[in-house]
Amino acid sequence: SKMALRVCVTGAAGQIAYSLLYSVAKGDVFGKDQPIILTLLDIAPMMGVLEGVVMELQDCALPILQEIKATADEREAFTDIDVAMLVGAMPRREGMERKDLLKANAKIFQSQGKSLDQYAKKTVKVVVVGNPANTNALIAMKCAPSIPKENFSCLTRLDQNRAKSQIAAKCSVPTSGVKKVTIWGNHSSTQFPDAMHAVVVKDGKDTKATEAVNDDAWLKGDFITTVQKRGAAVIAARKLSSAMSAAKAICDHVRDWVQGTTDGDWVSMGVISDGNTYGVPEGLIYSFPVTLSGGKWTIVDGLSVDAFAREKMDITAKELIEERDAALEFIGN
Ligand code: NAX
Repeated sequence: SKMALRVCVTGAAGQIAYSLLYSVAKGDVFGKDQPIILTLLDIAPMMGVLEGVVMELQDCALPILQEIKATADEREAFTDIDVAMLVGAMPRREGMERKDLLKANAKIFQSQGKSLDQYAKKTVKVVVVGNPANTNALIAMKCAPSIPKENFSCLTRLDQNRAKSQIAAKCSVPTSGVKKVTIWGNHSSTQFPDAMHAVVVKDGKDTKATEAVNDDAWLKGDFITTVQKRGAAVIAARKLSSAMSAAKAICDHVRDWVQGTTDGDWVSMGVISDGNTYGVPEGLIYSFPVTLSGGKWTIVDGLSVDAFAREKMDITAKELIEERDAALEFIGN
């Protein structure tokens, strides 16, 4: 039988984790025959709530869930882990400046980066979900120099799933019939959802999305803004932020990272820029189209970038530079 994988979820008492933990523990991410040990991190005041989540996980009677550990201690949560899903973050409160939010989160991810460096396996795969996700991932990466930079990522898969779903609806095909959609840049309203290279399976045939959609104004207008503002639209409607869809996207992200992408498609994830790809400045955690195989990502290179795309890709890079510089200043780096 397989060795158990140690998976840590932070923000484990929160609303995304409530959906995420069930999916992970029933085998959606690592397979139905892969035993799991879950370590759940949240802050001390949430330990009571977290205990309730643990009870529910126990009561799901899931065959692959070998052990659950709930803690407010980073060392306990990160020791020997194979995967870290960093969902917890300081939420934006009313009247809070963007700067204060960046600062609070820079501190959290500095601390968690250091703890990963000290206690996690050197092969640990890290996905940062808590916002500002790209910059939090960058801070954690910088504070964990003994772990390869390639092991740090941030979630933009929810944005990609949103984009796929918009195109599928527009073309009246199932979402499985939409491939090669890209999210470039920051997981924020400056992100660039790009369908110019996408493919739509229509009547059994691969068709360029631009042809299948046949509405250039939509692809360059409402499509982009709908995806950029989708998180806000969910909050306005639900009075709570995306949770079910966020959890599903985290599962998609990690599953593909571990098990690989399908031929003829790619996925989007925030990963480190080497400075030589698509003119994105070196060292940013920027969302690119990637293929995944053997647990490693490779940026899909050589896609054409027109002036429209270039401008959008640069705007989101500029925002990431500003976030990075502010966050690094806060942690005194
Ligand atoms: P919740 O507020 O429901 O849960 C967050 C949990 O994190 C809370 O239980 C809190 O106590 C905990 N927490 C705070 N600081 C912590 C720390 N230092 N260590 C461990 N736990 C800590 O938020 P939820 O709706 O679950 O969202 C979590 C994060 O995901 C937010 O930052 C949110 O902005 C972000 N999102 C990111 C998305 C993405 O695509 N990258 C999409 C969904 C989501 O909005």
